[in-house]
Amino acid sequence: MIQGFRGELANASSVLIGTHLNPDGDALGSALAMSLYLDSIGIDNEVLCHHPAPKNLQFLPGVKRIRQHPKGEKHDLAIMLDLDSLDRLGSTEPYFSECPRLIVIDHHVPHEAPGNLRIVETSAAATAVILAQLLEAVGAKITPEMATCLLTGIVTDTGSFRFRNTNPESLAVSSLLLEKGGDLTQVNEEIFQSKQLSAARLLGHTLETMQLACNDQLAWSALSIRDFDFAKATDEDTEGFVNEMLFITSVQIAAIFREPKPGRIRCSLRSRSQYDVAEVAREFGGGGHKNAAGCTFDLTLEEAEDLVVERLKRCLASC
Ligand SMILES: [Mn+2]
Repeated sequence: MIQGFRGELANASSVLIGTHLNPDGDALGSALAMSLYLDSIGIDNEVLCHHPAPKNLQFLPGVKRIRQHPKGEKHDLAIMLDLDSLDRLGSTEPYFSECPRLIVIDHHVPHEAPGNLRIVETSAAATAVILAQLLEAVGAKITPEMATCLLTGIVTDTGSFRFRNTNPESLAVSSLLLEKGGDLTQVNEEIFQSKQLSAARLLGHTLETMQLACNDQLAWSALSIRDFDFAKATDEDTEGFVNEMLFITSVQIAAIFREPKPGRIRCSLRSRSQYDVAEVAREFGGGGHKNAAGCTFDLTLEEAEDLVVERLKRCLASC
């Protein structure tokens, strides 16, 4: 695998780096670390992503190099990180499909399994863990900037070392990245302690108007277009709101319904371990993981709320 990686790079003169839409800290941190590494060994490269970096990831070293379209030149190698299906590349997908060679570095359970070289470890806590180990193995000089990018990936995907995937491996790699000069304090402050005032106000409204059912085991809240306008907030600001509801002792399942634009309702679902909200999301055309899923509706806010809450009550009753 390491030989394969070296071989692909040795034959590459220009590399296209990509990651998934709605990028998180692991997606962008891994993509930027790869880009900084290729810079350091003199390989021309560029980073593409369907969406620009969200506000709380603007601190990432090299973030300005993320583009939505390539500058125009042809690439002979593509590397995609933190995703396993080409359609999750969104609008950047054609640029990757036309590359003659593709490397996939990822930790999700494979579905499509594309790529000429696949460095996939489903037991890894983050793509950044796999990439850090790979860079060490090829003898890369991990700079403080690269270390901060990779730490961001691990901090994001482990929920700042709180989730179950926090294991000896993710901690050992994080320790190495701290030794290389990664700034864990900055990563934590930027990701978890840099809420916009608009987001704080909207969170207050979300919790204030939260509804409860089934002996307070089910919690949900709905944000209309008026709520967004009043708080001067965007949908990006609602990141993490649904978790705030799930973290209440009695709550087993939490849902948030948002109408950031008229006529399109986005619903996010979270649950404690034994409840499967992915199954519920799939019934409404969405998807996700067992304890974190979502779906969208072309209905009114009230209609979507009624449909999903009714279904979640049955989910609670059946366990
Ligand atoms: Mn990831």
